[in-house]
Amino acid sequence: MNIINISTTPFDDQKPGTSGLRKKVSVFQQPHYLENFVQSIFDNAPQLKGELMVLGGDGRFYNKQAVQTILKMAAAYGVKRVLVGENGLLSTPAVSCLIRKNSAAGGIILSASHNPGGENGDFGIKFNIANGGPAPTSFTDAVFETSKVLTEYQVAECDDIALDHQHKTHIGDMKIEVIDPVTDYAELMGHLFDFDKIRSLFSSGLLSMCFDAMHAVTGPYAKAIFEKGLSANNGAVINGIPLEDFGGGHPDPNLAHAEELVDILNAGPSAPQFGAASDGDGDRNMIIGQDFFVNPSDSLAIMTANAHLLPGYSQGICGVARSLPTSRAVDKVAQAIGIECYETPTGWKYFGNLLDDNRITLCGEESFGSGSDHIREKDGIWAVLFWLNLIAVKQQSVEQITRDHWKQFGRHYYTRHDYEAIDSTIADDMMQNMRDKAGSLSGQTFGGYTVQLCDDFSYTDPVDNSITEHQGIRILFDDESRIVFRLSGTGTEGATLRVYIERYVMDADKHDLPTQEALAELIEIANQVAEIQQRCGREKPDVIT
Ligand code: VG1
Ligand code: CO
Repeated sequence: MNIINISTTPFDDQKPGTSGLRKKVSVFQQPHYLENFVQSIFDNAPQLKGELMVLGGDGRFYNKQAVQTILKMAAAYGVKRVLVGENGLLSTPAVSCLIRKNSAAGGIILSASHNPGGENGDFGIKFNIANGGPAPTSFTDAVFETSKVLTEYQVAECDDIALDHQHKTHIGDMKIEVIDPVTDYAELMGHLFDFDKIRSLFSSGLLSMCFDAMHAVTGPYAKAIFEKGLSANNGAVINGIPLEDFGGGHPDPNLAHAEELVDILNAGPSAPQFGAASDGDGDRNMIIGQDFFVNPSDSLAIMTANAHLLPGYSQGICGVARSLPTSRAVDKVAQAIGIECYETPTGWKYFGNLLDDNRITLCGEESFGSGSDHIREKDGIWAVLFWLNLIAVKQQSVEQITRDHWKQFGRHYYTRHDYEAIDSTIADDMMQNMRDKAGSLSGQTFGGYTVQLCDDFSYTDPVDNSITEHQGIRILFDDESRIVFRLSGTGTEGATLRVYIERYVMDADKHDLPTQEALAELIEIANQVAEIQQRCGREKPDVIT
């Protein structure tokens, strides 16, 4: 095998965000851009030398080219063996599963997750460590430092590898196995859930479902698991063929972007009783019933309250965690059943230590993400199976399960307002302004709400004591309402301000308000405190979830 040294000049913008490096495709297409970042990963991951690596992506534009480049660079670096998904496809949860199952030293995932794809869309790359989870900040910081000074990278000289069928091959001494992306993941799901019980619910005709794969990576997984494995109704999976541009859509499973699914579920009594969708790389989930939306924060709370009813979690759960902006619905459940509830910064990487240290079994984020200790990533199909199994056990609708939950624990009205593509300087100034006045907000009253605490969230990891600062401005009110402000770490254009608003209502007679109405006064307070209109010149958010 001939290894070529290629001289390069460093880029100054390869800083990974909340979940890997995300840029416009055109940025990744610049000569050396992808290679520089991949070499920076390898230079900081000597554990890959002589070991196994997992490689795959969500199938978006540039996925296949990137797989070829990375295989050649991995061979040059001295990786011993690579498992790569057929056609370069692997969902994020499947990569996590494969790393753990095969004791791989790490994995590379090609995805910009819920960001649009295609030639004019986004591309992304992230590195996962041996526990199957996203690399910690210490690693991504080191990669960024390397990328700023890199002057050469190495590539094996060889032809492209055929990815369109399963087979074994090699580049020099490095073995390559092109594998079925679904098999190992589907087998793991079979251990966690009662497939027989779910199957009999479908065959009895009492339940039908619709899963929207949004032309992203979960199509093949959903077909194998829901249609074949569970014999779900015909048409159970829609938009099931992965496309490089996701059919021109935005593979983000929420009410704004999964319109087709929402229309199907709202079509009256003949509509399927259960609806779900996942994102570009298969780690997010949205759960809906007929004319009924389950807020992801509520979903985590409902999972926590009911996990013991499902085979994979019959021993009960040892603890839970949620990200800062996720509503405190799960906290109420944790308190009631006497388990610890951790509050972490945004991003799945902060759950890894808690899971590895057996402090938590379940974790989740408001951004349509939930997962458990079965892998180290959030997991869209897993969440759908969890709900299907729960419906099969309880013999209740999505709406009934959720309403019963609210009755028992109270309801957390919750919304997120996103202001996209704001000028970065304006966004930074706005956050700094809130940071500056945080201390003085305590005790102040806004309408019917008095501020109990306002600070810039800082997290000390209880396992390795690492400290992560400036994770969002949070305002806690004396009636348990909360507002959180933070800037997105996944966008590729300017800055995105996220405003998270929640209000706790115990009284079941007041659980039927439209969400935006129930939160109207707090939304107004949020705008006032952050001075959103004055500073950004925006009258309303771009996306409300
Ligand atoms: C967003 C979400 C965050 C999630 C991250 C990655 O990050 O808010 O909860 O972990 O995306 O999800 P940010 O920094 O833009 O708010 V995924 O499905 O894009 O890997
Ligand atoms: Co994702």
